[in-house]
Amino acid sequence: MAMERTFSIIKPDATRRNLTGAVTKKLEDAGLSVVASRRVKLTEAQAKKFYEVHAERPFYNDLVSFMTSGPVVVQVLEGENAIAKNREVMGATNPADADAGTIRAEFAESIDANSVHGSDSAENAQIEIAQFFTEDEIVG
Ligand code: IDP
Repeated sequence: MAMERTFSIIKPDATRRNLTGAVTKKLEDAGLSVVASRRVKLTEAQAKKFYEVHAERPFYNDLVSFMTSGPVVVQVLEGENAIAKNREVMGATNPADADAGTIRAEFAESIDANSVHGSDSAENAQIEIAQFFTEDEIVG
C-alpha cells in the first residue's frame, strides 16, 4: 500500500458544535496523521472555486453559503491509502446512508451540513492541498 496525502475540511456545522477534536480523533484513530492544519473562514471566492465542479448543481449556492457560514479547519492527512481510508471513515455524503461509526453517521446534521470534506481522488487531493497549503507548511 502506498503512503498518500489527502485533503480534509472540518465543515462549519462541526466547528460550530465544537467537534473539531472529536472529528480529528476519528481521523487519527483510522490511522491518518494530521500533517498540516489551519482554522480559517473561507471567503465566497474560495468556496466557489473549491466547489467549482458542482457549479451547475441545484445545491451549489446553498453549499457556498454553508461553507462560508462559519470557520472551517483545513487539513492535510497522511497515511497508507489515505484517500480511500479518509472516505471510508467519513461515511456516505448523506448521513442517513452512512455506515455506523463513521464521522457523518455520528456527527452530520444533514446531507449539506455533513461535517467533513475529503478528496475523492489522488488528482483532486493534490489540487485541493495546493489551494490551501504550501509544501513547507506540510510537516510529515
Ligand atoms: P462528498 O462530500 O461526499 O464528496 P459530493 O457529491 O462531492 O460529496 O458533494 C459535495 C458536497 O455538496 C457534499 O459534501 C454536501 O455538503 C453537498 N451536497 C451534495 N449533494 C447534495 C444535495 O443533494 N443536497 C445538498 N447538498 C449536497
